[in-house]
Amino acid sequence: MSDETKLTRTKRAWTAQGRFLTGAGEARPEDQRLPPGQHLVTDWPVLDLGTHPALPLKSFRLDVNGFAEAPLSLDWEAIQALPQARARSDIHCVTSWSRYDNDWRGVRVRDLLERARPMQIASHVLLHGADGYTTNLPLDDFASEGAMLATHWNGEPLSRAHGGPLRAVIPHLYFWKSAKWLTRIELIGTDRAGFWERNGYHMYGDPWREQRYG
Ligand SMILES: Nc1nc2c(c(=O)[nH]1)N[C@H]1C(S)=C(S)[C@@H](COP(=O)(O)O)O[C@H]1N2
Ligand SMILES: [Mo]
Repeated sequence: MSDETKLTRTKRAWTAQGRFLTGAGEARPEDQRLPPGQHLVTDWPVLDLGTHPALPLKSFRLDVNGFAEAPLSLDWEAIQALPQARARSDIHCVTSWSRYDNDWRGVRVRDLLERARPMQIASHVLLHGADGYTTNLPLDDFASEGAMLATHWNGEPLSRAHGGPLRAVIPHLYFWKSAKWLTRIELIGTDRAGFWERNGYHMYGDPWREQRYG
């Protein structure tokens, strides 16, 4: 059955990307937690383009489309009906701050993608925020073990300033890849630069290889 083949292929590809299973890039030394050029903070800075869109839960929608066998348009209730997961990860911002031990709750990206069923030609995703922000990354990275669609941070609903009600969290890449106010996941067939990537940032953004600027 062709669907079974595609699903199997996707899972095999994810397994082959075992280097992402720990949430670490391949260049991460085992004994190191702070990537090169970073310093630790204990607060959580707010960084964005300046508008914090209001997204009431009753009208909220998350669309997953583009090269998807089963495009989704989920309301808040449908998002809550997906398996709810927790994950702890470190934040590494390209502006050089890092913040350890963030407890996220929400939906695993993998669980969502399994339902949307990326087509074989889908190689990357473009994440769209309700403020008009976009950011791109490879599908395998988006589907990595630690990647979340977060609704909660450290036990509280994600604040509007930090991208609530829903944001992406891709812990093994610089934090600009983690789109706030996430409303659309576009599956695409070739890499396409998002907002910061068009404005000088790296197309991939591995903090362990200091891929800050393109
Ligand atoms: N929608 C949206 N997402 C965004 C941004 C943005 O401007 N709009 N900025 C990015 C950048 S550059 C960073 S460093 C992080 C900051 O997230 P924080 O404000 O929760 O720390 O969000 C990323 N996601
Ligand atoms: Mo950033």
